[in-house]
Amino acid sequence: MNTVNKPFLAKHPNTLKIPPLGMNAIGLEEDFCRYFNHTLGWDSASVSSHHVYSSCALVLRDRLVERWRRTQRAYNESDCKQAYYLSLEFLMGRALGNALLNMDLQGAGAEAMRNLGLDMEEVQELESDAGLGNGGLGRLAACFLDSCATLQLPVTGYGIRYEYGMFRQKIDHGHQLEEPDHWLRNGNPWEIERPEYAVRVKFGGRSDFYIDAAGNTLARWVDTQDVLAVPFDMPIPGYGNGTVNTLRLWKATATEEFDLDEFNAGSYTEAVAAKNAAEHITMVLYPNDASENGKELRLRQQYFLASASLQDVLRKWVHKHGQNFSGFAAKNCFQLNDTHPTCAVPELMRLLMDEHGLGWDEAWEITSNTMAYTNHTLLPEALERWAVSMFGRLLPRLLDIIREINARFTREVSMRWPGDIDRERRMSIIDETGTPQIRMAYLAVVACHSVNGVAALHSQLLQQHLFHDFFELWPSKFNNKTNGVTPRRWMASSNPLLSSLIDRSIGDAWRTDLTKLTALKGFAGDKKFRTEWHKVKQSNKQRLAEMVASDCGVEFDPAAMFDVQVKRIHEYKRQLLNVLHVIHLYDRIKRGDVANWTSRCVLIGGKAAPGYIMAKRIIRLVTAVADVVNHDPATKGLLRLAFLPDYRVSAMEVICPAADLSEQISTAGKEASGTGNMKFMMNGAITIGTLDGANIEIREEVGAENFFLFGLTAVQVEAMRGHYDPAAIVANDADFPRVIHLLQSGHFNLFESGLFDPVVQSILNPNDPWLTAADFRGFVDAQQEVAAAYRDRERWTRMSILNSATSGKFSSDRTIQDYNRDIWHLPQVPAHVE
Ligand code: 26W
Repeated sequence: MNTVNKPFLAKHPNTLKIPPLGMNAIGLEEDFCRYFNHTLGWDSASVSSHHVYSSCALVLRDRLVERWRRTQRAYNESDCKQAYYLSLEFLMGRALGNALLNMDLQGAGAEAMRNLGLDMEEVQELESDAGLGNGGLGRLAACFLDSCATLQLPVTGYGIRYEYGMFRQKIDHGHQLEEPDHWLRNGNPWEIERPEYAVRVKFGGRSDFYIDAAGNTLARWVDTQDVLAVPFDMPIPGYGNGTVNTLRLWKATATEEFDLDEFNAGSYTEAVAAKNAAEHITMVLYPNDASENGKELRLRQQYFLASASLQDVLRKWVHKHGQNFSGFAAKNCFQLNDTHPTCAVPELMRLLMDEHGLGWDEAWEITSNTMAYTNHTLLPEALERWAVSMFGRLLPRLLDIIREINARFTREVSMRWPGDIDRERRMSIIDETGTPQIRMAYLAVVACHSVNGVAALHSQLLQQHLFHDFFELWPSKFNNKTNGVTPRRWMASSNPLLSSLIDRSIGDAWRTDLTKLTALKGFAGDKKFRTEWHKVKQSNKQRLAEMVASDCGVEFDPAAMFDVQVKRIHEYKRQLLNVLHVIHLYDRIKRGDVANWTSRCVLIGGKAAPGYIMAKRIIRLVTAVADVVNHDPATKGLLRLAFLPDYRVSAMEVICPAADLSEQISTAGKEASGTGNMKFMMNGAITIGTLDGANIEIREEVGAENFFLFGLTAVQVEAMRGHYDPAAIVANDADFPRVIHLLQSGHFNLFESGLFDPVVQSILNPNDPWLTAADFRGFVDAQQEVAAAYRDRERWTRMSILNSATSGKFSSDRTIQDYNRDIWHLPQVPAHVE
């Protein structure tokens, strides 16, 4: 396809210079009406809510597009180094509120809507979440894009435009049901299709080796079945700076030639079927978080993203520099979001060698100098491995290259440790014990010049365990980049009341420099300020209570402590421990042990991977316990439990401003970082947590006296293996036997006998990897301290203020500055001013 219509542009040199669009209420209102009446063809006599939303979005998109063009021009003209964030997941959530905030249009937008008899907050509720991610890793990518744009760094996100995002969770008789998330049903006003930048991606076929005129042996990938990758761009506005970066998402479609060939052969229906098969690649997000399942379609998705994105970057390079790649590594950098896009390593090698004629050494130099890898998990079941046989069938040329990388790497290992065959076997990218498999994490470590974990403890554990051999070989590759979250979405936009209180007290600079919040420390001792802080929390709790009432049918009293755990359901995150505590509180109430009681509303939310039976059973347990607790008159005013269905980005925007207590209770050493913990802290929740992931750094920042610590350390967890005796722990505890008994007696499953037997068995299993029983007593005692602290409102509010005040480190702006300082080395490039 033709990229630029040169005669048209020559005749209309001012096409790109139309006057800037109005940024006041009148300008917005006029444009809204034009979109609503003309472009979308509606009128106020038949108001359809999604057309109201679409019109609003298009009005904002136009304003983004102006800034977008100026930003991209500035990047092009400065010929600066650029970074590309490759990720199978971008959990963007909603865009409208973010566009309003970042373009400083909240006031004008609200006024424009008011003038039309509409309510901007209601309009925002009409947008469905862009749920193109599972959880932490996907949301981190979204926060990073916001920070890159806000810091004016030339960073582009590359991902997949899934037709169906993360499934929608329904709860039916206490069970999780998955429903497809057809988020594009009503169109997506934020995306711009760019068919002119479509690229071909190859699958199947075989490698063909040939000798060129100069006598070199070269390879080409032939007899392939190709798929077309079509980019859709989403604007990523920076906060108040006129920068708009790009998130480029690829959609798979059939190639025209493919269709035609079939058509000419007389198989029209087969041609259409082929189109369908091609489009399968980007049909659905895999809903597995922390367990890889080795499915071929998932590998197709991974390669599709890697190949399309690299071809896109190389096309731009060749357009500007021709076939001279000597400066490529100095101007380009790829950050791999976990191993999911690691096919980019052999694919860049292939493109440089087979398509651009570079030799191995030159191609390797470029690949290793441009690629950097972030690890997000230590759980062995989450580490990606691909069967060599399947990989070779789907991507034969890439397999050749991986074998060559491994051969050269193995030579390096044998030079460093001569004769250490065991180490060679351990470190091999291809695991030959059993059916041969490619260890994608090892491929990433070997090829990348930077390998980072996402919190201090996690990075340290990577060096000591998972990648220890590699750390010995290349210690300087390894580094830590503690996660962060964007304060624009997670405070300024989701907590307007707290934001304005903070603005009035210390000014508004915290939005782009979160360490400025330390100035709040001075207000923690101010009674009047504490009262206002408390009032804000109460009205946020009222808002959450309304959501819980409507989504769960459970009444939460804002006067009670809101005790919240929202995250994917996984055994290592120990929602089970949380439920055991609730059962213990219920048991105390039934025993009449309620002196000095602190009323509590416990909220648990999160999705279970559809095939993860135990996680689904834990959801069932939460709903079963909730049923009993909430319907027992004895608990009135003392205890409530609710399971919130369909936890997602937009739900968290209501939840995190309203939480009093943040549950971060994973088995130490298992949660790489956590990012929900940071959102809660910023909004003044106090953490009850283990020494895991970023909890450790949160506690360091806020001080031990403002954090409720319990549980084994990562070292103690490992030392426990082999002589863990949960039955004895239960027996020797004053409360634990009663909790287990309630579970075993069928008290929560009167009509489904045996339902929770597997849960009890997992607790009592000496091989329980998550050591739930080991931390029960510590958790219950810490919760007792929490309850006492909450009864002292002044003390609690002081702690709450101090949590916000010391959350500065956990801005993703800091994280991105760290990435840029140590890995990317990008200049700041302000958007072009015209
Ligand atoms: C291949 C299946 C699969 C899918 C997703 C395996 C692993 C994942 C991710 C690594 C899971 C994930 O989201 N990890 C989380 O990443 C966050 C951002 O760094 C961390 O804060 C969380 O602790 C970590 O669990």
